[in-house]
Amino acid sequence: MPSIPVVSANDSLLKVVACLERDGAVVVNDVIDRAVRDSILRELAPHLEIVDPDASINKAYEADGGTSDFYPGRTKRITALVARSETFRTFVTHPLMLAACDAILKPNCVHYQVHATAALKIGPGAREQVLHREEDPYQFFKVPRPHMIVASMWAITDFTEANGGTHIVPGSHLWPADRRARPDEVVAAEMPAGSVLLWMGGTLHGAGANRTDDWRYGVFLSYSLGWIRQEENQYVDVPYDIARTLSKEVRDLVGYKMHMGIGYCDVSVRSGRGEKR
Ligand SMILES: O=C(O)CCC(=O)C(=O)O
Repeated sequence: MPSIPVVSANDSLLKVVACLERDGAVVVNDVIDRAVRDSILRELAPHLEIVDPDASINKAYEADGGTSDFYPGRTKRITALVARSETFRTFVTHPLMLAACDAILKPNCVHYQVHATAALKIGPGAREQVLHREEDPYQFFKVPRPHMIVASMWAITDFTEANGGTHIVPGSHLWPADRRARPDEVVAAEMPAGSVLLWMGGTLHGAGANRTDDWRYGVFLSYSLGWIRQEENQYVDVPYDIARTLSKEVRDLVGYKMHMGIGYCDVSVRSGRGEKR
């Protein structure tokens, strides 16, 4: 039976990275304590409260070339977490994430960047999500190709097989593009609140179905090579007025930094003095 390796936050970062590279996913226990989870809950509550879990976002996604029925419904999803949560910014610079990105992304870029952020509350009755890869939008580059993305899910509540724990297909980051996963190759990531699940951009995954009466609450954070287009438009979701209040480390990671000349801008436009030189 395939499985997802589980390590502790006290294990070496080298061990975490080795598991991730070998199995395509790893669960790290005890990364964020109760106080941190409470801060996330408090900071994101006003934004999640107003989301209708039954509002379908599939139509917009399909119109842009995505698969229909990609989003399972009965789910509250918000993005722009760097702008919305001070606590989330500590996830972005967490040594665990930076170690994984240094090892997996740094060989193919000068620096990496935040790729996408989301809070995902999966409600009772949500169906399972279509298995997919974070790197699907980049399939114009055929496999095998350099690793482009590292993703993570931070458990704010317990994740179980029954409540929608993320489905992972261990080892699938090494598969040819056309190999489909058999049902017995799909594993639900079960982890107590406070754990983080990491997976590779090439690993097949998707949200599980929620057959319980509780909401499964996770926070998603991914990173990509600094020279590809980010999945979440960080310059819209973290506009300059907010970006300038962030630490330089977070601001750079969000993308307010050039990558070998890519990403230049004219600051005089931003300051409203762009008409005349
Ligand atoms: O919620 C999850 O466990 C995974 C979500 C996901 O992969 C997605 O929405 O693309």
